[in-house]
Amino acid sequence: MAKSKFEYVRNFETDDTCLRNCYIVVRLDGRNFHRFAGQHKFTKPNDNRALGLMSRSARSVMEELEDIVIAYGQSDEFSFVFKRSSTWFKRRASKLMTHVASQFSSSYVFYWKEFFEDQPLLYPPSFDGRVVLYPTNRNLKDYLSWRQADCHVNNLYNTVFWTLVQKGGLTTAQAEDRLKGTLAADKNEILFSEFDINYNNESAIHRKGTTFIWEKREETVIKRMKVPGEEEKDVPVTSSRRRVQSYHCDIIGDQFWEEHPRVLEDDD
Ligand code: DGT
Ligand code: MG
Ligand code: MG
Ligand code: MG
Ligand code: MG
Repeated sequence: MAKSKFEYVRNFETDDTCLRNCYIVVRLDGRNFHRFAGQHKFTKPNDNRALGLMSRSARSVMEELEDIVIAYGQSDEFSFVFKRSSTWFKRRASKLMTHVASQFSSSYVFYWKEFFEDQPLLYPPSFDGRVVLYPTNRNLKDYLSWRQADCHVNNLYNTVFWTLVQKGGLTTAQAEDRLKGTLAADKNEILFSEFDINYNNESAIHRKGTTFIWEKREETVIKRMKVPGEEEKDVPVTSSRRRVQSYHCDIIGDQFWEEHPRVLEDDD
């Protein structure tokens, strides 16, 4: 087909290829979820339906899109890490980011009812996305550590804050005042001495967030087979299948990475 005189407009498209050898991180964050949580009556400080739906949507992103090796989420955000050797969509940042954001958003709406049975979805939620490149395993682990540290700081604060309000009878203004200038140790102490709560025994999903990685599982199924010269018989057949596995554990220390050495490729 002959080129039209309009073809030149294609040259206005800019190159947004992600630098080679770098991990490509796409982080999504719910738009104005302060309002969304209020309107949909999310429980405070954590709503397990909302967290479950975030995780279900993240799983859909991992299963439907190529080359995501690890994902980490908390609150209204999720980060997805593409392997550094990925050539999916020629590493074009806009393609990767928009596919992640739209797969996630449509899943969030698609699976809403499974998690919020009698709470109708009142308006279409949306998520912003950004792309950040990390060249080394250290940088990537520090990025994920940063997000998990954020989860910890916010969850500790929110847990004490809402305990003071819900169990201690303080107003939100009084609780805010009470927590002004307190350190982590002070917050742990308030929970322990005044409410008999050991923060470390609180739900791991809330304290650590959710990490998804791919894992190989050996699966054995019994198949009826006909072996030449013999009667038909049941034979166990083992195959290995990749599936997305979730964790609610510390990913800041070395242990998680030592136990799952194949998540990240070597630096050299
Ligand atoms: P943004 O991201 O700038 O559009 O604005 P927001 O409002 O989404 O702010 P952000 O992302 O910094 O904070 C997340 C909000 O979502 C925060 O106001 C609390 C709310 N949220 C997230 N998870 C839960 C939950 O499990 N329960 C409740 N009650 N609220 C939650
Ligand atoms: Mg934000
Ligand atoms: Mg948000
Ligand atoms: Mg957020
Ligand atoms: Mg097309």
